[in-house]
Amino acid sequence: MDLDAFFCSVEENLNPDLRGKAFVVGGSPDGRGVVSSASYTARPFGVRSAMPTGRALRLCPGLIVVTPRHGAYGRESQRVMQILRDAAPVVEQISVDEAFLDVSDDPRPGEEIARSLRGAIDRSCRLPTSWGVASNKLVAKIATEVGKPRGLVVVPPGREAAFLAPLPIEMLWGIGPRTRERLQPLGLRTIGDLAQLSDSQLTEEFGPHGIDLAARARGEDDRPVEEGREARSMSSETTFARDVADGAILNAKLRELSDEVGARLREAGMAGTTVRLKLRWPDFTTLTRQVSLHQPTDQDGEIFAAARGLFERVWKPGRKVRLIGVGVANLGDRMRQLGLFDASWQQDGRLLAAIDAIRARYGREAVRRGARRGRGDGPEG
Ligand code: DCP
Ligand code: MG
Repeated sequence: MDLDAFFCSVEENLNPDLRGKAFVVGGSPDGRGVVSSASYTARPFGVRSAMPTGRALRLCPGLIVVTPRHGAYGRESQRVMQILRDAAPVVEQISVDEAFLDVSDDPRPGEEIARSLRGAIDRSCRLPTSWGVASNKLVAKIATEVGKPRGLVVVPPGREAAFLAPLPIEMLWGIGPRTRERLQPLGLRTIGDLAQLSDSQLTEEFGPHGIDLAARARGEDDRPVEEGREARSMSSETTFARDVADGAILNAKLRELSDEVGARLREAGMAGTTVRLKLRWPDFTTLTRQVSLHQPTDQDGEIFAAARGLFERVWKPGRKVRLIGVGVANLGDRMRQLGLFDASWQQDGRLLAAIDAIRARYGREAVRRGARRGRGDGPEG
């Protein structure tokens, strides 16, 4: 299952005037923001996720830009996921709006299960979803995409390769830009083109990885649907209106993004063991670094400390930064992990819960962290 134009659909429920209009949820074009989600009315103009908002506006004059409200999306995502968990014995959530369900023990046909859940989510959350029913995750995911929006595509067992064959090769999972560059000169356009190559051609072109690639192109996948195994993540990032080389500003932004990710994790009841830093330089090259923590965290201070440590290792004073981002990955349900935490963590947790409650009532600006001086807090150390 994957929600259709997820952030946009939530916004339409909050503001029905948006319904049927060309709009995106994303950052401001002045701030060089990017599109998070594009409404289906905007898509024929070529507007897509991850595209700079300025470019989206040029493609689609009159496009409405809505500022993201992550709290609302997190809450809606949780409601949808709960409906799925109530209905299926194993649910693997792979992103805020996507999940695999293992219904192999259910005597009903997969199509019937999907249809009934699509209706349930429509009725109780007023959100449109697309569904793919197949014998494995790879094919189910592609079937979901093929049917969008409000799709329900069933691939009967044994028909996996035939279903994939006519589809463009980019739809195959794990075909990144680098593999794609190699495919083009070979004249491979469809997934079927790839499936037809011989083992020797495959290893010659793609190395040992080539054999796996062809197996995937035939729709073979034996990964189980696993609860909470997938590295879910939550992140926040900012593209500066002008490139920033000032350590104090970068540090403050890092702090702000860490606080934001922490608040969203707590809102979703999740904690993670990996902290990631993302930096984009003015020439658009992007660097990501990550560090593993000993215990899962949803705490602003711990996230910031880890992100700052990473930042210090890769940033040299004076170097300009275009984008900065902080993320937490390897997420799990916090309640399950709570036993691991010590008393001081719980105290800090109570403080942050109080701050979250105040912010929820009076807005983000109501509580600001006081400036702290001391070791490790200044941009230059
Ligand atoms: N998202 C984001 N930045 C991206 C991609 C996605 O912030 N580059 C957010 C906004 C999306 C949500 O995650 O609404 C889900 O991502 P999807 O890729 O499923 O995109 P949509 O749900 O918006 O559209 P679709 O109907 O194609 O699934
Ligand atoms: Mg989606």
